[in-house]
Amino acid sequence: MIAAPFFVSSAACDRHTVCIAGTMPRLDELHLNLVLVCFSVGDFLRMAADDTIFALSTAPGRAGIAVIRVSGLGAQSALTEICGSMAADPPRTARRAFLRDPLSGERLDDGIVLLFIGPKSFTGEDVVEFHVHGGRAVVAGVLGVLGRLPSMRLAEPGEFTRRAFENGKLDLTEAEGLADLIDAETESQRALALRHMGGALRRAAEGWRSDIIAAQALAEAAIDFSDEADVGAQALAQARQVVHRLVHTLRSELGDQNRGEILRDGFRVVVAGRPNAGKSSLINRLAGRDAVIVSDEAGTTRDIVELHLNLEGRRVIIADTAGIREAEGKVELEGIRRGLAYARTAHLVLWVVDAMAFDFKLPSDLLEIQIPVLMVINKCDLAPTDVVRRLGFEARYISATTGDGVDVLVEDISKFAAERTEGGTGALIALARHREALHKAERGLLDFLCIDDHDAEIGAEHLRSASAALGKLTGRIDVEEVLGAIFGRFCIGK
Ligand SMILES: Nc1nc2c(ncn2[C@@H]2O[C@H](COP(=O)(O)OP(=O)(O)OP(=O)(O)O)[C@@H](O)[C@H]2O)c(=O)[nH]1
Ligand SMILES: [Mg+2]
Repeated sequence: MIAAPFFVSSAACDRHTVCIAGTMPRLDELHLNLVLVCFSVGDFLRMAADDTIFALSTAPGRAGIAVIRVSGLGAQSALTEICGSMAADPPRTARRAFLRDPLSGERLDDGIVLLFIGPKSFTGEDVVEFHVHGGRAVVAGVLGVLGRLPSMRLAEPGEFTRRAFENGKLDLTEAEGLADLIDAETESQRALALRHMGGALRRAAEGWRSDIIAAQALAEAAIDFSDEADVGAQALAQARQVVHRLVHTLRSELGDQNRGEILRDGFRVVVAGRPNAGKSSLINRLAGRDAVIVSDEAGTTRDIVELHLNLEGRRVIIADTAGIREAEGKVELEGIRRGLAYARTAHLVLWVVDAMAFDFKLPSDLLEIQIPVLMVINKCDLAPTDVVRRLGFEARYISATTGDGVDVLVEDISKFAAERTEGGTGALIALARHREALHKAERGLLDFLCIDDHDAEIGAEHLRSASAALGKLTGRIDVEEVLGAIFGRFCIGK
């Protein structure tokens, strides 16, 4: 008899139990009509982690080749069931094999298979890769057969990588680097992601953490020898030296002007100006298509529209915004508010001016913002450039309609982006989570430096909190709350 898992409250166990009737393999051999197996919820979740998982690891759809990956205890037997025992030997060697449905014997494909025996595999478990022809029917056929094998289930998004993390094959910063590498669209994003995936931040964080642990040991010694004032004070002085050096290092990483984050997330340029200045026309010119609505009606753009460019290998996000003026309606007012709020988070403002309007004044809202502003005088096809130039403004002169001057403007934007992100591929901080952890560690260290000689115990506590912050960064300790967010970023199959 087969029954679905269900939850019951058990007075005897005094906890929730999951009762599974007849779902274990080969239960029929036990000649029982009904088998009740009781697990705690924790056991049940652990059992789910023991499942063998499978998924298509290449992008879905028609392709030359598709790779289906299997990981877990049942991976080897899945391989032999589908391809025969010869396919598993030797491991880590690509073998050509016919894939068959073990039930019907029907041939599914002629492909290549690879077996990695744990722990020498991506996940640290036994892993099999089926390299098959990338047709939908082939992939569906192999996935269907895998799904029918015992203890086998489709992987959750990021579950292969999560298993790799849980088996110590990579730390959280390396997993984040891997996710970024998959998402990378530009050269610099790729370089930064590769550095993180290669363990640059992990190695640094582990080094800092071991320095903190050394300082902690000295602080503990100071506590133990508190009745021998000299010894205790000496140990604390040594700890302070270590911590001073570390604070200096962390400060220089934190003072990187967010170069890594900007490289990863994009250099943000906001296109602002009075209504009808030609902001949306410029955006369309940069996009090379009619991405946004252009009209001679003032107040056309109401919402922020972002455009992603790859300028010399850097990700640049250019945003169109509502023209700034005394708004006539609620919607336009909201558009202007959003535009100004966006401008405050940008790295460069392009202030677009209609050459014929002769209104070159920046609104006070923008003057207050500490962000470089580049004046762009547009519609130069209507006004002779030399006439406008004679006004003596430090500006770029363009025509969004004819495209004149736009190439030079793009070079300028690229220069600004290059300057702002120089050396960014070497940055250790690529995410807000990294920055937050380093700030917390720095705070703990600074607190330690403030303690008096007789407060060694409090000092040791500050060092513990600094070391915990770095432990959380790499995922060594207490990170359950961030795991979902990190591994949820991956697609199924990774
Ligand atoms: N001759 C000429 N006309 C332009 C140029 N750029 C824009 N225009 C025209 O100016 C008008 C307004 O252009 P938009 O791009 O919609 O201006 P905008 O700044 O986005 O306007 P709002 O969204 O209302 O703030 C349209 O009729 C465009 O065709 C240019 O370089 N030369
Ligand atoms: Mg517009």
